[in-house]
Amino acid sequence: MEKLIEKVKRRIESLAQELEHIYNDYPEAVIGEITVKNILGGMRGMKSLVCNTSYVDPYKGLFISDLEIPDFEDKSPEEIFFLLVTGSLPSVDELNELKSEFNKRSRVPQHVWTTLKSMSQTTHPMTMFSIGILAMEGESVFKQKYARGIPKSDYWKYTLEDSLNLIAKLPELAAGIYRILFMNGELIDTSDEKLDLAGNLTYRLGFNRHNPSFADLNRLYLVLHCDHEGGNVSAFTSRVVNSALSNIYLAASAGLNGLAGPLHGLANQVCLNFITCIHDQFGNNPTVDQVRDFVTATLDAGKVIPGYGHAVLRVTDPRFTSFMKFGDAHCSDSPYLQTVKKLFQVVPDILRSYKGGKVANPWPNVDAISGSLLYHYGMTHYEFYTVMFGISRVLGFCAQNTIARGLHQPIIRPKSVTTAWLKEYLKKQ
Ligand code: AMX
Repeated sequence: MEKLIEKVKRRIESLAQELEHIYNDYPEAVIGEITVKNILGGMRGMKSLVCNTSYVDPYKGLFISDLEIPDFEDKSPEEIFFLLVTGSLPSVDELNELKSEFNKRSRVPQHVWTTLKSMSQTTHPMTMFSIGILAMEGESVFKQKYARGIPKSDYWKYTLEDSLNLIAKLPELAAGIYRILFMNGELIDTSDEKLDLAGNLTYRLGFNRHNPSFADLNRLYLVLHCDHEGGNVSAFTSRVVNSALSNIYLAASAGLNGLAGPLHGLANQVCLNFITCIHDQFGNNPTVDQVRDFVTATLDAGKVIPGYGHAVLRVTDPRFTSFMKFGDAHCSDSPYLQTVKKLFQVVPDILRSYKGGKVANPWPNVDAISGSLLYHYGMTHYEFYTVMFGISRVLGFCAQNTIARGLHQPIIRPKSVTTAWLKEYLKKQ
């Protein structure tokens, strides 16, 4: 792993140097104002974090280093992790080294299965995923080293070590949860060392024999969901937790608990349910007018349209476009994909005029389409979709926190105020 470690070290040193200059040259520079609207509006748009793994442009979507989605959508999750944490794509040797490292570390300890199998069958797969990761927390190398005493300059190395151990186990852990809940608990226990993370996931889920392009979808899925800068609910949560030097298992589990909310990662499950409800009501080939009526009725009932809107994006999510390209190439006749297209035809116009134009972004996000593709390949238990999102998003948590620890970023602790303080303060303005 020397090559990866060396590259991360160099990146951290260079970022640290740049930040030191910024700090020394502009210690009092003002980045923005904090308004009442900001603090009552979920801190939306407040620039208050540094995140170097990725950046979301409101009009172009996700950037990793200077690469946009069309530049990296054909890469593997391993290449993407390398890119997130080092800032550059790996060479062939570096990639092979990383793949074999993940392979060596991929076995989930037996006690985790005992814990998960003892849980109620009604437990949501995201809860099991989060608990499965927490159950492995005892293995944290960071935790053990920290207890013995290590210099701050070594924190990132053990965060990276924990990250590699954790990421390697995610396909087996996630697939095991799928099989415990939906396949009578029969785990696929043999492994194939030639498989990459996405191949191993597909194999252990039990799908590969039916359709090899499902592994390609899973590869794309794990790439597109990997990171979305630092302020989204899940990444931010994992950053806050890790900033207290809680290890990466604790931080990843916490981040995933945020991802499990319907306004965030759970939206992919809700979207598939939404389409299923349309099909239940109108059949598998609803007309555009029927879809429009369903959307309007949903809004009239006070619900949001899942898969539409975004806190940062102001265009169709390029991840949506990338999945659509895959769908058109592999399953254009899927009734679910067809309904996704009909929703895309009607929802933006409806949302534009909804609530007096209050919806900041009427365009689809990644969750509007991802589940329909999984469904096409036979993964019909849509409660599992957010786990698929989560496997990928942990790559981002790990990369962000490794770098944050390398930069010795302090514990995150913004100040809150009371309403009384606010009233008093504003009276004096
Ligand atoms: N359907 C109905 N109303 C919507 C809407 C949608 N898809 N998107 C936004 N709105 C409403 C909001 O609920 C809000 O209404 P309120 O002020 O009466 O509460 C108003 O429009 C303004 O919100 P906004 O500034 O446009 O969005 P936001 O930054 O507050 O929230 C998001 C962003 C994603 C939570 C919101 O668009 C939403 O709820 N979308 C549906 C759920 C979804 O798809 N989530 C997944 C997002 C991507 C991800 O994290 N995986």
